[in-house]
Amino acid sequence: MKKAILSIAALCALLPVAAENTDATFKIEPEMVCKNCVAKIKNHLRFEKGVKAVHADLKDQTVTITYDDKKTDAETLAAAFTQIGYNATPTPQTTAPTNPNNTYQQ
Ligand SMILES: [Cu+2]
Repeated sequence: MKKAILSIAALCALLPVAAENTDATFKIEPEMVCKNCVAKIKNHLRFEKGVKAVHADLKDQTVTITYDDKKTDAETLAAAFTQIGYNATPTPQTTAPTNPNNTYQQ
């Protein structure tokens, strides 16, 4: 039993690598002030191509998107925010650049 739990944990640890998921964190303007703002963003972004997960943080005014970097990139995701009236700026928390010549990390 213990062995089975351990192998499941090992599988979970390996999955994100196999799926080539990348996280991008965006600073959002104007401010998200309530749950409706968050819902609006989540509902719009989660249907963007390649998006796996959307996490909005009201306190930090950031949205972190987990996506398949073979299907989309941080710039495309930032553009999707403008369709619902938000400006999204990638932050240094973005773990991977969209391409080697365009890095968000200083
Ligand atoms: Cu609101």
